[in-house]
Amino acid sequence: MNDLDLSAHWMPFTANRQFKKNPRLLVKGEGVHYTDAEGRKIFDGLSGLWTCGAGHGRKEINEAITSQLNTLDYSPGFQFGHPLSFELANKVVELTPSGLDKVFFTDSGSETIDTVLKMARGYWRNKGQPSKTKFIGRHKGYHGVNFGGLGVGGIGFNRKLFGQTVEADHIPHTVLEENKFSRGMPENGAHLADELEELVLLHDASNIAAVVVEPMSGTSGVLPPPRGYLDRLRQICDKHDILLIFDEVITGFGRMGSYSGAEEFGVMPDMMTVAKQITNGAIPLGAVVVKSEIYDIFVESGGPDYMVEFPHGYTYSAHPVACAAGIAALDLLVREDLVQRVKEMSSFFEESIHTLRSAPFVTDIRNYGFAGGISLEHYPGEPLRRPFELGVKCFEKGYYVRWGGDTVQLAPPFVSTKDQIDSLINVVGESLNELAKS
Ligand code: PXG
Ligand code: PLP
Repeated sequence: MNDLDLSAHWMPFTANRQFKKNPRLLVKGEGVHYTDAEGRKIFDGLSGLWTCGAGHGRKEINEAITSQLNTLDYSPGFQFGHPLSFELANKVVELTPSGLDKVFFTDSGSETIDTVLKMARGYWRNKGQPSKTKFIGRHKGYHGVNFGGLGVGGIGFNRKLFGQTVEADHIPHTVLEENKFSRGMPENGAHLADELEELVLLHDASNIAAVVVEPMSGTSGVLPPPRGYLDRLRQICDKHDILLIFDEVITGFGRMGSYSGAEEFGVMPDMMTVAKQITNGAIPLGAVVVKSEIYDIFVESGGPDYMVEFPHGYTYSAHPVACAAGIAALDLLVREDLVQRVKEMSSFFEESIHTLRSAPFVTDIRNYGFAGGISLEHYPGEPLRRPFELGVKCFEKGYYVRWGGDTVQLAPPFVSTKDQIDSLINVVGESLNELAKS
């Protein structure tokens, strides 16, 4: 690998200069481990990028992919179909909350978000309310990187270079001093949903298409919803006739210990986005899942039946190989009852991660299901540096964790054992101790 020229690939969301000086190259994945270019085994403490809950190299998924490639490698998704997309859509409907009955396929989380935003606007226009175009997101929200998702997203660092996006305003995030070191859903903060009322006063409901939130914010550091918060958002959306969208790209298909965040937190959105775990990360695929009413209005407003009702879609929407991977991945999740496993193991994960409370630099810990976020004391003026140093140290010790913002995040595979979780937490603790001494 030493003679591999790294200069041409402009890497995504990567500190390219640092990486190219000290590359972290992964060459193999099996079970809960990667192997790096030096042959070291690396525990996958983030399930890929929140994608591979069932572990790597799952034969059932790989075989479904290979077999599909040999049968139908590609088929046009516009005006023609293939059976697998219908089969997968039926499975997605089965596993997501009842009432969400129609599935539109995309290839990534970012595409899914931009799709759902267009659907929301189209829905209101078809209903004769074309002024309902604004979106309400949330501070610290992450909804991918395309222009729509960027606009509803609430992470300034991701937006500041790129100028105008969609019309959006933002409700406050839910990080509160009094919730520090909460386990699971924090007790305080339902009142923060009432800020939505303020934005309705400001913009008027006649101009607002939808509210978009992650039921649990992942990327910004694992922020489970305060008790009662999502219910309150639902009530306010109902009161003002605003669509509620849950971005479940991370929370969909198991990470929370349920098949969706909506199910786990007991609040039903009008529209939901999923990606990542839907194929266990093996092939890119995303999906918008919506109430029938939304689909029906497009169909009713679509003109003669040879007309396209929703002028939207991607070359690779419902790609047959991705659908084969999705069917196999969801079957595997159900067959091995991995979602229940997360539910049963989540209190163990919670206990384990909260032992880091007394470790150096730790200012907060949050968790839900198999997701944990650890906030770290800033270097003066450099909030991002310590998590980076911690992440690199963990990697040197054979553990992959995610660093981003002033937090480090853990999202072990659903198939992890208790010993593996304890080792992951111990390595984080040990690394923090070493950083404190250096
Ligand atoms: N919505 C949410 C809630 C996400 O978490 C996206 C949309 C965008 O998905 P795509 O497939 O376009 O990346 C995401 C993705 C991390 C990390 O390290 C998180 C994501 C992506 C990459 C890294 O936390 N979330
Ligand atoms: N740009 C050009 C020139 C195209 O022809 C297409 C699709 O045909 C796209 C962009 C969109 O690509 P995709 O459908 O993969 O999102």
